[in-house]
Amino acid sequence: TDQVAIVTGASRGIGRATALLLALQGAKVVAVARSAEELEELNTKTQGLAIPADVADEADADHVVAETLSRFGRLDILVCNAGVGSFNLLENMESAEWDRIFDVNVKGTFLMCKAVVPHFKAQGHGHVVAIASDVARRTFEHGTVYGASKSAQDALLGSLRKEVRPHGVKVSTIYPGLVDTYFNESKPGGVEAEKTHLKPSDVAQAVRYVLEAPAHVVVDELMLHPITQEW
Ligand code: NJP
Repeated sequence: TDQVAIVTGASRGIGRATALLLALQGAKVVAVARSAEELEELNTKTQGLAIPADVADEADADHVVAETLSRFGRLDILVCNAGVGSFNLLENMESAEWDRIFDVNVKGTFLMCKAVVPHFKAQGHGHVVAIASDVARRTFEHGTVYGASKSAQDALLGSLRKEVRPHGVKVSTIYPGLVDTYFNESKPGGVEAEKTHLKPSDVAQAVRYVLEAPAHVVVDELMLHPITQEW
């Protein structure tokens, strides 16, 4: 396809795997994250556009969309994937950590959607694919702040889906369980991870699946887990 896709959080993990898969399928990929070097390295493979940006910054979010439109003249897909988390007992979570997590996971989703939605509505099509989390649908110890942010993100996306549907615009929310990435400063690629975690490419395949639905179909929600994960 000649579709144009913005992928946030593309410098590593799920976002990087998704950017690579979409590029392989012929999409023009606009890779977004704060780490410019990693994005440039990725862009040598995807041959799209790398835009270093902080999704929690309104000027940055607007710049990503304006730059995409000026370079490619079209925009079809937003993969809203950038996210952060850290885990501890509630009383040990700093309030600055609350701000950081909500800034990226909730405000970043809000700002990126706010930047693309007017364009999608005007053209009568467009697809927001968000990487949420299964923790939007469960609770766990040490997950108060991250879980709250992912539930807030999920609620935002559910309301947005209803707002844009009459305009032919799709919102698909993907809820992965454990994924072997750099998330929360972990080191992917361990020998055990193959059994206990999804691979970033597994989630990228879920993104591909929701994007490939026929025009008259929207996959609203898609949850996936490693078969070993009790949740
Ligand atoms: O994590 P990681 P994942 N502006 O750390 C970027 C969700 N999830 O792939 O800015 C722009 O390898 C960051 O880039 P950089 C999770 O909640 C995960 O696992 O350069 N970009 C990097 O590219 C998140 O929504 C698991 O530091 C920003 C990327 O985000 C999504 O999956 C389970 C940014 C993070 O890559 C991807 O996370 C689950 C900002 N302000 C949901 N801040 C899991 N791993 O187990 C960060 O249920 N990024």
